[in-house]
Amino acid sequence: MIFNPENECMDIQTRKKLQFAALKNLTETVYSKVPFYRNKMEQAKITPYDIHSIADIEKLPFTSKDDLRENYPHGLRACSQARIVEVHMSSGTTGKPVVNEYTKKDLDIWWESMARTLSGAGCTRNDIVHNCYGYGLFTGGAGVHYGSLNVGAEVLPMSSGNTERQLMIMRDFGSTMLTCTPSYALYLAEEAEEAGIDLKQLPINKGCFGAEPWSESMRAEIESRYGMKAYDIYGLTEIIGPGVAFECEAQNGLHINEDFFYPEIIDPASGKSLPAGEKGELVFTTLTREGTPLLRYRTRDITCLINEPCICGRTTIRMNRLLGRTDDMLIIRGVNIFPSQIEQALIEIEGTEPQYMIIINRGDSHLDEVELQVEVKKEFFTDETRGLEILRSRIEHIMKSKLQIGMKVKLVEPKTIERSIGKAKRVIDNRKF
Ligand code: DLL
Repeated sequence: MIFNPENECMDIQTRKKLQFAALKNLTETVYSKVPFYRNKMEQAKITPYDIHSIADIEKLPFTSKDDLRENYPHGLRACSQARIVEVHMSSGTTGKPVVNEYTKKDLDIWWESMARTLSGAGCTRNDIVHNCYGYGLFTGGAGVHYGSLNVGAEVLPMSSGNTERQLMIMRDFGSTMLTCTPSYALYLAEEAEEAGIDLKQLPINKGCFGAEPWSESMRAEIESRYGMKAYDIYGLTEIIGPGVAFECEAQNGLHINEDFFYPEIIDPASGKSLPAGEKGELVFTTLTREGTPLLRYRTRDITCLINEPCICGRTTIRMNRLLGRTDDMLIIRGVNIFPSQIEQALIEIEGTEPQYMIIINRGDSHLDEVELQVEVKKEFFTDETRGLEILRSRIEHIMKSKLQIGMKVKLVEPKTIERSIGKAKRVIDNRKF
Protein backbone atom coordinates (compact mmCIF):
# COMPACT_ATOMS: atom_id res chain seq x y z
CA MET A 1 0.00 0.00 0.00
CA ILE A 2 1.31 3.45 -0.88
CA PHE A 3 0.30 6.09 1.65
CA ASN A 4 1.12 9.18 -0.40
CA PRO A 5 1.48 8.25 -4.10
CA GLU A 6 1.80 11.88 -5.15
CA ASN A 7 5.06 12.27 -3.25
CA GLU A 8 6.32 8.72 -3.06
CA CYS A 9 5.88 8.07 -6.80
CA MET A 10 6.86 11.57 -7.92
CA ASP A 11 8.78 12.06 -11.14
CA ILE A 12 12.45 12.06 -10.17
CA GLN A 13 13.34 15.38 -11.82
CA THR A 14 10.48 17.16 -10.07
CA ARG A 15 11.62 15.72 -6.75
CA LYS A 16 15.18 16.90 -7.38
CA LYS A 17 13.90 20.45 -7.97
CA LEU A 18 11.96 20.36 -4.71
CA GLN A 19 14.98 18.98 -2.87
CA PHE A 20 17.13 21.80 -4.19
CA ALA A 21 14.61 24.45 -3.14
CA ALA A 22 14.41 22.89 0.33
CA LEU A 23 18.18 22.70 0.65
CA LYS A 24 18.57 26.35 -0.29
CA ASN A 25 15.98 27.33 2.26
CA LEU A 26 17.61 25.14 4.91
CA THR A 27 21.10 26.57 4.41
CA GLU A 28 19.73 30.12 4.61
CA THR A 29 17.91 29.29 7.85
CA VAL A 30 20.79 27.59 9.64
CA TYR A 31 23.29 30.20 8.41
CA SER A 32 21.25 33.01 9.85
CA LYS A 33 19.89 31.29 12.97
CA VAL A 34 22.45 28.79 14.28
CA PRO A 35 25.91 30.16 15.15
CA PHE A 36 27.33 26.62 15.08
CA TYR A 37 26.42 26.25 11.37
CA ARG A 38 27.42 29.80 10.45
CA ASN A 39 30.91 29.17 11.94
CA LYS A 40 31.23 25.85 10.13
CA MET A 41 30.15 27.36 6.82
CA GLU A 42 32.47 30.30 7.28
CA GLN A 43 35.35 27.93 7.94
CA ALA A 44 34.43 26.04 4.75
CA LYS A 45 34.22 29.43 2.95
CA ILE A 46 30.71 28.83 1.77
CA THR A 47 27.48 30.83 2.03
CA PRO A 48 23.90 29.91 1.07
CA TYR A 49 24.50 31.83 -2.20
CA ASP A 50 26.94 29.12 -3.28
CA ILE A 51 24.19 26.49 -3.46
CA HIS A 52 23.01 26.35 -7.08
CA SER A 53 21.82 22.75 -7.35
CA ILE A 54 21.21 19.76 -5.11
CA ALA A 55 24.64 18.44 -6.15
CA ASP A 56 26.18 21.49 -4.41
CA ILE A 57 25.33 19.81 -1.13
CA GLU A 58 28.83 18.34 -1.36
CA LYS A 59 30.27 21.80 -0.68
CA LEU A 60 28.61 21.92 2.74
CA PRO A 61 30.40 20.81 5.93
CA PHE A 62 29.48 17.59 7.73
CA THR A 63 27.86 17.43 11.15
CA SER A 64 28.85 14.68 13.60
CA LYS A 65 27.51 13.08 16.75
CA ASP A 66 30.25 14.88 18.70
CA ASP A 67 28.97 18.22 17.36
CA LEU A 68 25.54 17.34 18.75
CA ARG A 69 26.95 16.38 22.13
CA GLU A 70 29.10 19.50 22.34
CA ASN A 71 26.06 21.64 21.62
CA TYR A 72 23.83 19.90 24.17
CA PRO A 73 21.09 20.73 25.00
CA HIS A 74 19.88 23.51 22.68
CA GLY A 75 22.91 24.64 20.65
CA LEU A 76 21.57 23.36 17.32
CA ARG A 77 18.03 24.65 17.70
CA ALA A 78 17.05 26.77 14.74
CA CYS A 79 13.85 28.30 16.14
CA SER A 80 12.54 29.78 19.36
CA GLN A 81 11.71 27.50 22.31
CA ALA A 82 8.06 28.52 21.99
CA ARG A 83 7.82 26.64 18.69
CA ILE A 84 9.13 23.35 20.12
CA VAL A 85 6.35 20.88 20.95
CA GLU A 86 8.21 17.62 21.67
CA VAL A 87 11.69 16.33 22.49
CA HIS A 88 13.34 12.94 22.12
CA MET A 89 16.85 11.76 22.98
CA SER A 90 19.21 9.00 22.03
CA SER A 91 19.05 5.65 23.78
CA GLY A 92 22.83 5.85 24.23
CA THR A 93 24.30 6.62 27.59
CA THR A 94 27.73 8.04 26.70
CA GLY A 95 28.22 11.52 28.05
CA LYS A 96 25.52 13.87 26.96
CA PRO A 97 22.49 12.50 25.11
CA VAL A 98 21.83 13.39 21.51
CA VAL A 99 18.78 15.65 21.43
CA ASN A 100 16.09 16.10 18.79
CA GLU A 101 13.63 18.96 19.26
CA TYR A 102 10.49 18.94 17.12
CA THR A 103 8.24 21.77 16.02
CA LYS A 104 4.66 21.03 14.99
CA LYS A 105 5.82 20.87 11.37
CA ASP A 106 8.60 18.42 12.33
CA LEU A 107 5.99 16.20 13.95
CA ASP A 108 3.93 16.40 10.75
CA ILE A 109 6.99 15.15 8.84
CA TRP A 110 7.33 12.30 11.31
CA TRP A 111 3.62 11.43 11.16
CA GLU A 112 3.85 11.35 7.38
CA SER A 113 7.13 9.35 7.28
CA MET A 114 5.81 6.77 9.72
CA ALA A 115 2.44 6.49 7.95
CA ARG A 116 4.36 5.75 4.73
CA THR A 117 6.49 3.23 6.65
CA LEU A 118 3.58 1.33 8.17
CA SER A 119 1.64 1.47 4.89
CA GLY A 120 4.69 0.05 3.10
CA ALA A 121 4.27 -3.02 5.31
CA GLY A 122 0.58 -3.20 4.38
CA CYS A 123 -0.94 -1.42 7.38
CA THR A 124 -4.41 0.10 6.84
CA ARG A 125 -7.12 1.58 9.03
CA ASN A 126 -8.39 -1.96 9.59
CA ASP A 127 -5.21 -2.96 11.43
CA ILE A 128 -4.56 -3.27 15.14
CA VAL A 129 -0.95 -2.29 15.79
CA HIS A 130 0.70 -3.96 18.78
CA ASN A 131 3.49 -1.48 19.50
CA CYS A 132 6.22 -2.89 21.76
CA TYR A 133 8.83 -0.22 21.00
CA GLY A 134 9.61 1.73 24.16
CA TYR A 135 7.63 4.87 24.91
CA GLY A 136 9.54 7.74 26.50
CA LEU A 137 12.61 9.62 25.34
CA PHE A 138 13.35 6.82 22.83
CA THR A 139 11.76 7.53 19.46
CA GLY A 140 10.48 4.02 18.66
CA GLY A 141 7.23 4.05 20.66
CA ALA A 142 6.12 7.55 19.68
CA GLY A 143 7.11 7.12 16.01
CA VAL A 144 5.00 4.01 15.46
CA HIS A 145 2.21 5.51 17.53
CA TYR A 146 1.99 8.64 15.36
CA GLY A 147 2.24 6.64 12.14
CA SER A 148 -0.60 4.35 13.24
CA LEU A 149 -2.81 7.31 14.11
CA ASN A 150 -2.09 8.91 10.74
CA VAL A 151 -2.99 5.71 8.88
CA GLY A 152 -6.12 5.48 11.02
CA ALA A 153 -5.20 2.10 12.49
CA GLU A 154 -5.91 1.16 16.10
CA VAL A 155 -2.75 1.29 18.19
CA LEU A 156 -2.01 -0.66 21.36
CA PRO A 157 0.74 1.33 23.19
CA MET A 158 2.31 -1.72 24.83
CA SER A 159 6.02 -0.90 25.28
CA SER A 160 8.11 -3.99 26.04
CA GLY A 161 8.08 -6.20 29.13
CA ASN A 162 5.52 -8.43 30.85
CA THR A 163 5.34 -11.05 28.13
CA GLU A 164 2.39 -12.84 29.60
CA ARG A 165 0.30 -9.69 29.32
CA GLN A 166 1.66 -8.95 25.86
CA LEU A 167 0.49 -12.34 24.64
CA MET A 168 -2.87 -12.12 26.39
CA ILE A 169 -3.61 -8.73 24.82
CA MET A 170 -2.29 -9.82 21.42
CA ARG A 171 -4.74 -12.72 21.51
CA ASP A 172 -7.73 -11.00 23.13
CA PHE A 173 -7.55 -7.83 21.04
CA GLY A 174 -6.66 -9.62 17.83
CA SER A 175 -3.52 -7.58 17.08
CA THR A 176 -2.73 -7.80 13.36
CA MET A 177 0.61 -5.99 13.23
CA LEU A 178 3.63 -6.22 15.54
CA THR A 179 6.22 -3.47 15.95
CA CYS A 180 9.34 -4.04 18.08
CA THR A 181 13.00 -4.91 17.80
CA PRO A 182 13.57 -8.15 15.86
CA SER A 183 15.14 -9.80 18.91
CA TYR A 184 12.09 -8.95 21.03
CA ALA A 185 9.82 -10.42 18.34
CA LEU A 186 11.71 -13.71 18.60
CA TYR A 187 11.66 -13.59 22.39
CA LEU A 188 7.88 -13.12 22.36
CA ALA A 189 7.55 -16.02 19.92
CA GLU A 190 9.55 -18.25 22.21
CA GLU A 191 7.42 -17.32 25.22
CA ALA A 192 4.25 -17.91 23.20
CA GLU A 193 5.46 -21.38 22.33
CA GLU A 194 6.19 -22.05 25.98
CA ALA A 195 2.69 -20.92 26.92
CA GLY A 196 1.19 -23.20 24.28
CA ILE A 197 0.01 -20.32 22.08
CA ASP A 198 0.23 -20.98 18.33
CA LEU A 199 0.98 -17.53 16.90
CA LYS A 200 0.17 -18.77 13.41
CA GLN A 201 -3.43 -19.22 14.51
CA LEU A 202 -3.67 -15.58 15.69
CA PRO A 203 -4.63 -12.68 13.37
CA ILE A 204 -1.13 -11.16 13.59
CA ASN A 205 0.16 -11.18 10.00
CA LYS A 206 2.83 -8.49 9.54
CA GLY A 207 5.41 -6.51 11.49
CA CYS A 208 7.93 -3.67 11.25
CA PHE A 209 11.23 -4.46 12.90
CA GLY A 210 14.32 -2.31 13.36
CA ALA A 211 16.39 -0.20 15.80
CA GLU A 212 19.09 -2.90 15.81
CA PRO A 213 20.95 -5.00 13.24
CA TRP A 214 19.22 -8.18 12.07
CA SER A 215 19.67 -10.63 9.27
CA GLU A 216 17.75 -12.41 6.53
CA SER A 217 17.82 -15.57 8.63
CA MET A 218 16.22 -13.73 11.57
CA ARG A 219 13.60 -12.45 9.15
CA ALA A 220 12.90 -16.00 7.97
CA GLU A 221 12.57 -17.17 11.56
CA ILE A 222 10.17 -14.37 12.57
CA GLU A 223 8.10 -14.94 9.44
CA SER A 224 7.78 -18.66 10.01
CA ARG A 225 7.14 -18.51 13.77
CA TYR A 226 4.36 -15.93 13.46
CA GLY A 227 3.15 -16.82 9.98
CA MET A 228 3.69 -13.15 9.06
CA LYS A 229 5.58 -10.83 6.73
CA ALA A 230 8.46 -9.09 8.53
CA TYR A 231 9.65 -5.70 7.26
CA ASP A 232 12.79 -3.75 8.05
CA ILE A 233 12.46 -0.14 9.25
CA TYR A 234 15.34 2.22 9.78
CA GLY A 235 15.82 5.52 11.52
CA LEU A 236 17.79 7.40 14.14
CA THR A 237 16.98 9.86 16.88
CA GLU A 238 19.01 12.69 15.39
CA ILE A 239 17.19 12.71 12.05
CA ILE A 240 13.56 12.09 13.16
CA GLY A 241 13.41 8.62 14.81
CA PRO A 242 12.04 5.60 12.93
CA GLY A 243 10.62 6.36 9.49
CA VAL A 244 13.75 7.56 7.71
CA ALA A 245 13.56 4.49 5.48
CA PHE A 246 11.34 1.42 5.20
CA GLU A 247 10.73 -1.72 3.18
CA CYS A 248 7.80 -2.16 0.83
CA GLU A 249 6.18 -5.43 -0.23
CA ALA A 250 9.21 -6.20 -2.43
CA GLN A 251 11.35 -6.54 0.76
CA ASN A 252 14.32 -5.59 -1.37
CA GLY A 253 16.00 -2.52 0.10
CA LEU A 254 14.50 0.30 2.17
CA HIS A 255 12.81 3.29 0.51
CA ILE A 256 14.23 6.51 1.91
CA ASN A 257 11.78 9.34 2.55
CA GLU A 258 14.13 11.48 0.50
CA ASP A 259 11.82 14.45 0.15
CA PHE A 260 12.54 14.96 3.87
CA PHE A 261 15.89 13.22 4.45
CA TYR A 262 18.42 13.65 1.67
CA PRO A 263 20.84 10.70 1.61
CA GLU A 264 24.46 10.53 0.52
CA ILE A 265 27.06 7.79 0.78
CA ILE A 266 30.60 8.88 1.53
CA ASP A 267 33.95 7.24 1.93
CA PRO A 268 34.30 7.41 5.74
CA ALA A 269 38.05 8.03 5.52
CA SER A 270 38.19 10.76 2.87
CA GLY A 271 34.67 12.18 3.16
CA LYS A 272 34.29 11.98 -0.64
CA SER A 273 30.84 11.19 -2.04
CA LEU A 274 30.38 7.74 -3.55
CA PRO A 275 27.96 6.77 -6.35
CA ALA A 276 24.91 4.53 -5.87
CA GLY A 277 25.86 0.89 -5.47
CA GLU A 278 29.07 1.64 -3.58
CA LYS A 279 29.35 0.82 0.08
CA GLY A 280 30.18 3.62 2.51
CA GLU A 281 28.92 5.78 5.37
CA LEU A 282 25.36 7.01 5.20
CA VAL A 283 24.91 10.78 5.54
CA PHE A 284 21.58 12.61 5.87
CA THR A 285 20.47 16.22 5.47
CA THR A 286 17.07 16.97 6.99
CA LEU A 287 15.75 19.12 4.14
CA THR A 288 12.57 20.38 5.76
CA ARG A 289 13.14 20.14 9.52
CA GLU A 290 12.66 23.26 11.67
CA GLY A 291 13.51 22.42 15.31
CA THR A 292 16.96 20.85 15.09
CA PRO A 293 17.73 20.52 11.37
CA LEU A 294 20.93 18.73 10.41
CA LEU A 295 23.30 19.43 7.55
CA ARG A 296 25.11 16.38 6.16
CA TYR A 297 24.87 14.36 9.36
CA ARG A 298 27.30 11.42 9.48
CA THR A 299 25.30 8.47 10.80
CA ARG A 300 28.28 6.08 11.08
CA ASP A 301 26.00 3.44 9.55
CA ILE A 302 27.37 1.58 6.56
CA THR A 303 25.25 0.69 3.55
CA CYS A 304 24.88 1.49 -0.15
CA LEU A 305 22.15 3.26 -2.13
CA ILE A 306 20.05 1.44 -4.73
CA ASN A 307 19.11 3.66 -7.63
CA GLU A 308 17.01 1.19 -9.64
CA PRO A 309 13.23 1.31 -10.04
CA CYS A 310 11.26 -0.76 -7.54
CA ILE A 311 8.36 -2.99 -8.55
CA CYS A 312 6.12 -1.26 -5.99
CA GLY A 313 5.97 1.96 -8.05
CA ARG A 314 7.68 4.24 -5.53
CA THR A 315 10.40 6.34 -7.14
CA THR A 316 12.25 7.12 -3.94
CA ILE A 317 15.84 5.93 -3.73
CA ARG A 318 16.45 2.83 -1.63
CA MET A 319 19.21 1.82 0.75
CA ASN A 320 20.44 -1.66 1.42
CA ARG A 321 19.80 -3.13 4.84
CA LEU A 322 22.58 -1.92 7.16
CA LEU A 323 25.92 -3.59 6.64
CA GLY A 324 27.71 -2.37 9.79
CA ARG A 325 29.03 0.75 11.47
CA THR A 326 32.16 2.85 11.16
CA ASP A 327 32.59 2.99 14.95
CA ASP A 328 32.49 0.37 17.68
CA MET A 329 28.97 1.20 18.88
CA LEU A 330 27.11 -1.89 20.04
CA ILE A 331 23.34 -2.15 20.14
CA ILE A 332 22.41 -4.41 23.02
CA ARG A 333 18.69 -4.96 23.63
CA GLY A 334 18.07 -1.78 21.69
CA VAL A 335 20.43 0.32 23.84
CA ASN A 336 23.39 1.95 22.10
CA ILE A 337 26.59 1.31 24.02
CA PHE A 338 30.26 2.05 23.40
CA PRO A 339 32.89 -0.21 25.02
CA SER A 340 34.64 2.95 26.26
CA GLN A 341 31.70 3.62 28.58
CA ILE A 342 32.31 0.31 30.32
CA GLU A 343 35.99 1.13 30.59
CA GLN A 344 35.21 4.54 32.07
CA ALA A 345 32.91 2.99 34.68
CA LEU A 346 35.51 0.36 35.62
CA ILE A 347 38.23 2.94 36.14
CA GLU A 348 36.09 4.49 38.84
CA ILE A 349 35.65 1.18 40.70
CA GLU A 350 38.39 0.42 43.18
CA GLY A 351 39.84 -3.08 43.01
CA THR A 352 39.49 -3.58 39.26
CA GLU A 353 42.09 -3.37 36.52
CA PRO A 354 41.13 -1.59 33.29
CA GLN A 355 41.26 -4.97 31.54
CA TYR A 356 37.93 -6.35 30.46
CA MET A 357 36.17 -8.36 27.79
CA ILE A 358 32.55 -7.96 26.73
CA ILE A 359 31.02 -11.20 25.48
CA ILE A 360 27.63 -10.91 23.80
CA ASN A 361 25.43 -13.87 23.00
CA ARG A 362 21.94 -14.13 21.71
CA GLY A 363 20.57 -16.41 24.42
CA ASP A 364 18.09 -19.26 24.07
CA SER A 365 15.39 -16.66 24.64
CA HIS A 366 16.67 -14.70 21.58
CA LEU A 367 17.47 -11.74 23.81
CA ASP A 368 21.00 -10.38 23.97
CA GLU A 369 22.97 -11.59 26.98
CA VAL A 370 26.13 -9.85 28.08
CA GLU A 371 28.95 -11.26 30.14
CA LEU A 372 31.52 -8.77 31.34
CA GLN A 373 34.83 -10.31 32.36
CA VAL A 374 36.85 -8.01 34.56
CA GLU A 375 40.34 -8.45 35.90
CA VAL A 376 40.63 -7.86 39.61
CA LYS A 377 43.67 -6.59 41.49
CA LYS A 378 45.84 -9.33 43.01
CA GLU A 379 45.07 -8.43 46.60
CA PHE A 380 41.38 -9.21 46.06
CA PHE A 381 42.11 -12.83 45.21
CA THR A 382 42.37 -14.20 48.74
CA ASP A 383 40.62 -17.14 50.42
CA GLU A 384 37.94 -14.73 51.50
CA THR A 385 35.35 -14.99 48.68
CA ARG A 386 32.93 -12.58 50.29
CA GLY A 387 34.99 -9.56 49.23
CA LEU A 388 34.94 -10.76 45.64
CA GLU A 389 31.22 -11.35 45.71
CA ILE A 390 30.61 -7.83 47.05
CA LEU A 391 32.81 -6.38 44.31
CA ARG A 392 31.08 -8.45 41.63
CA SER A 393 27.59 -7.34 42.60
CA ARG A 394 28.79 -3.76 42.96
CA ILE A 395 30.08 -3.78 39.37
CA GLU A 396 26.81 -5.32 38.14
CA HIS A 397 24.87 -2.62 39.95
CA ILE A 398 27.03 0.22 38.59
CA MET A 399 26.85 -1.10 35.02
CA LYS A 400 23.08 -1.42 35.24
CA SER A 401 22.67 2.13 36.49
CA LYS A 402 25.16 3.70 34.07
CA LEU A 403 24.37 1.70 30.93
CA GLN A 404 20.74 0.79 31.49
CA ILE A 405 21.26 -2.88 30.70
CA GLY A 406 21.88 -5.79 33.01
CA MET A 407 25.03 -7.84 32.50
CA LYS A 408 26.57 -10.82 34.19
CA VAL A 409 29.92 -9.87 35.69
CA LYS A 410 32.65 -12.48 36.02
CA LEU A 411 35.75 -11.53 37.98
CA VAL A 412 38.95 -13.04 36.70
CA GLU A 413 42.51 -13.13 38.05
CA PRO A 414 45.08 -10.57 36.94
CA LYS A 415 46.62 -11.21 33.50
CA THR A 416 43.99 -13.74 32.38
CA ILE A 417 42.41 -11.60 29.68
CA GLU A 418 44.42 -11.99 26.52
CA ARG A 419 46.54 -8.95 25.71
CA SER A 420 46.62 -7.94 22.11
CA ILE A 421 49.40 -6.26 20.24
CA GLY A 422 48.03 -3.06 18.77
CA LYS A 423 44.32 -2.31 19.04
CA ALA A 424 42.84 -4.06 22.06
CA LYS A 425 40.03 -6.48 21.38
CA ARG A 426 37.35 -5.72 23.91
CA VAL A 427 34.30 -7.34 22.41
CA ILE A 428 33.40 -10.85 21.38
CA ASP A 429 30.06 -10.58 19.64
CA ASN A 430 28.64 -14.04 19.01
CA ARG A 431 25.31 -12.77 17.68
CA LYS A 432 24.56 -13.63 14.08
CA PHE A 433 23.29 -10.70 12.06
O1 DLL B 1 16.77 3.05 16.88
C1 DLL B 1 15.15 4.57 15.89
C2 DLL B 1 14.31 3.41 15.51
C3 DLL B 1 13.25 3.03 16.33
C4 DLL B 1 14.53 2.72 14.31
C5 DLL B 1 12.42 1.97 15.96
C6 DLL B 1 13.70 1.68 13.92
C7 DLL B 1 12.65 1.31 14.75
P1 DLL B 1 18.50 5.29 17.84
O2 DLL B 1 18.29 4.71 19.18
O3 DLL B 1 19.01 6.68 17.75
O4 DLL B 1 17.19 5.29 16.99
O5 DLL B 1 19.51 4.31 17.10
C8 DLL B 1 19.87 4.55 15.77
O6 DLL B 1 20.20 2.18 15.41
O7 DLL B 1 22.12 4.58 13.60
C9 DLL B 1 21.53 2.19 13.47
O8 DLL B 1 22.88 1.95 13.82
C10 DLL B 1 20.60 1.34 14.34
N1 DLL B 1 19.40 0.93 13.57
C11 DLL B 1 18.22 1.55 13.47
N2 DLL B 1 17.38 0.87 12.64
C12 DLL B 1 18.09 -0.21 12.19
C13 DLL B 1 17.81 -1.28 11.29
C14 DLL B 1 16.43 4.20 16.64
N3 DLL B 1 16.64 -1.43 10.70
C15 DLL B 1 20.82 3.48 15.30
N4 DLL B 1 18.80 -2.18 11.06
C16 DLL B 1 21.12 3.62 13.82
C17 DLL B 1 20.01 -2.07 11.66
C18 DLL B 1 19.38 -0.16 12.79
N5 DLL B 1 20.32 -1.09 12.53
